[in-house]
Amino acid sequence: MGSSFSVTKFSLEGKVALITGASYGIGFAIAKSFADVGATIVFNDISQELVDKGLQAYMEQGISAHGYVCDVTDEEGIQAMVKQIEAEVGVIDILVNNAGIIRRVPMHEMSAEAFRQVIDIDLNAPFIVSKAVIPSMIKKGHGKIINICSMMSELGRETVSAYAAAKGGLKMLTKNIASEYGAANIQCNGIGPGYIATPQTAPLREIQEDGSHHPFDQFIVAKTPAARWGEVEDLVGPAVFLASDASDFVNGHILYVDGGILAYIGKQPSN
Ligand code: NAP
Ligand code: GCO
Repeated sequence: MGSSFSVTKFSLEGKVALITGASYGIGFAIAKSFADVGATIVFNDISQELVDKGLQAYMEQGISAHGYVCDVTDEEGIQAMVKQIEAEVGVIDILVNNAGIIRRVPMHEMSAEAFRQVIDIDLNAPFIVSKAVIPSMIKKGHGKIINICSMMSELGRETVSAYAAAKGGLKMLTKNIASEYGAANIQCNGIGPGYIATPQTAPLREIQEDGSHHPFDQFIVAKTPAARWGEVEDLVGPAVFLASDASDFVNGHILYVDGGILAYIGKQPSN
């Protein structure tokens, strides 16, 4: 008979978690849930103003987080930030590559510079930050890396070519980190959120001048078996699972938290 399962497997007590771009949105919600189960929270954002806003928001939740100003695309800055975190807070046990942008432009109208910027933040940066934390995880004998992927890791749609290319690449980067560092007891997995109500998707949910819902809002609700947009709270249980000892044999997996979108052809017309 194996040992009995304990809920402490989901605890993050004593763990240091770095969540990138976590002043608000999905990153903030994940960080708060990690703190709720004992983790020490470290986050970065692109400006002191945003870091201060984030620190205030964490404080209001009773969390004394550690905030650092750093652009995730700046490899030297990230290397220095990780060394500073290790000196001031401790070795990073859990990394969530959350920071990301989207640019919704028809591909034939998108500049190469705009395309590169999305790839830089959404794909190159997870490489840069993962590369910075892996050596200490190897020395420590364990680590968790969680990449925030997307429906666009699996599906395309109009106007999001750069984002889909980045998130598709992030899925494969996740699988490759899992492959290359599994023997060092580092698990790298992805979370693929569905359509979540955050500032990033606010333009897709704007109420129209006639008071009706945005056509895309109606489209997504019809494409989601749960018949609703996701909330950031829908993501935190899966995130705690992938950050905890409970997932030590889960590696290279993209956990889609999408209300069933990827399983569903879409609401059939009512006859
Ligand atoms: P969000 O509300 O736009 O927040 C993104 C965060 O990343 C912001 O704090 C942003 O800071 C930060 N950031 C952007 N560029 C950065 C950089 N170069 N360096 C450091 N921080 C940077 O987005 P969200 O909806 O919470 O999404 C978070 C992640 O989930 C993203 O990777 C996104 O692609 C992914 N995702 C979102 C959804 C959704 O439906 N919302 C679904 C699937 C996946 P600034 O405010 O300074 O830009
Ligand atoms: C879009 C949305 C999506 C979501 C998310 C879906 O314009 O299609 O922004 O890309 O952000 O990535 O999983």
